[in-house]
Amino acid sequence: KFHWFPKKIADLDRCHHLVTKFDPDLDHDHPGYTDPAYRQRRRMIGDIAFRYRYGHSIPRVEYTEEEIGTWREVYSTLRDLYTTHACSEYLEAFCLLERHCGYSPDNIPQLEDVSRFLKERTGFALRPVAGLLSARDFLASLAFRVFQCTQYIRHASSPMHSPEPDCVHELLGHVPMLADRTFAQFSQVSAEEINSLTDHSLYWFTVEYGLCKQNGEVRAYGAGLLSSYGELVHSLSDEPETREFDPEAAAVQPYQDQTYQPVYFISESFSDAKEKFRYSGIKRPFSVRFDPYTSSVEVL
Ligand code: H2B
Ligand code: FE
Repeated sequence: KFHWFPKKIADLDRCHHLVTKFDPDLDHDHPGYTDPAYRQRRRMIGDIAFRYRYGHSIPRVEYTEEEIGTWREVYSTLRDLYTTHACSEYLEAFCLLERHCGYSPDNIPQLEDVSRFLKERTGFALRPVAGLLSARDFLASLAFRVFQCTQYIRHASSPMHSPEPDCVHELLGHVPMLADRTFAQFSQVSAEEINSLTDHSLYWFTVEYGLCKQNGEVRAYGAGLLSSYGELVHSLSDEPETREFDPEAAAVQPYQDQTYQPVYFISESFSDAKEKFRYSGIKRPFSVRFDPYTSSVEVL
């Protein structure tokens, strides 16, 4: 009845099942579908992830001028918005990443450097992944404080949008939040609790598309928002419906992976969201708890 799941951190070497829905080799709507050079580059960078094993350091990629140009365009546009749209935890971490981790408009940060930085701050580590990972494997990794991170960048023709995760989404959306202690703990706890994929929309409406209250204002903390200029502006405008975060409601709320979300949930704080998550009435077949001494999980 239960699927296999990883018990120790090295088991994550087996958690690399990709979803091909938005793959540039198969998805006709992908902006890179008709560009063989892009697809070849993707395969080359993807090979790094396929060869990677737990304990290795992550090989560096020398990005091309065109790739850096794409990065520069998104980076500068989003950075101007963060001051008014991103939560304070994000802004603080972003500042540190610019100071210590090679975050700048002219440089795509290297995963190995980012992984070391996170390890020191919150115990999170990165490992490379070749594309959109199955929700199951993605969440299982978070329970071990491992974030599976793509290393390629979106197609140059479409800097402001990517149908699938790319390094812009991971490095600008997820990484700064994972550098915050309370949020890092929230991510791990939510992953420990989510194992029946029926409630993985919970993850979607928090880690990917969450909003939170700060000094009487609403700000974004979800990675899908912080890495997308259009949806970041939209989510904080008067257009969408917003509700107070409630795990039971979020778990059954249908979500959108092709266009903007119909609804956003606003949390009071990350620790409040974490407590609500853990003690919600949602029934789970089991949950797991991470043991930091052995980097393994036990089933509760
Ligand atoms: N894979 C990758 N590479 N990056 C993500 O941010 C990501 C993923 N998010 N797989 C996951 C799915 C998430 O959106 C949920 C669990 O579906
Ligand atoms: Fe994501």
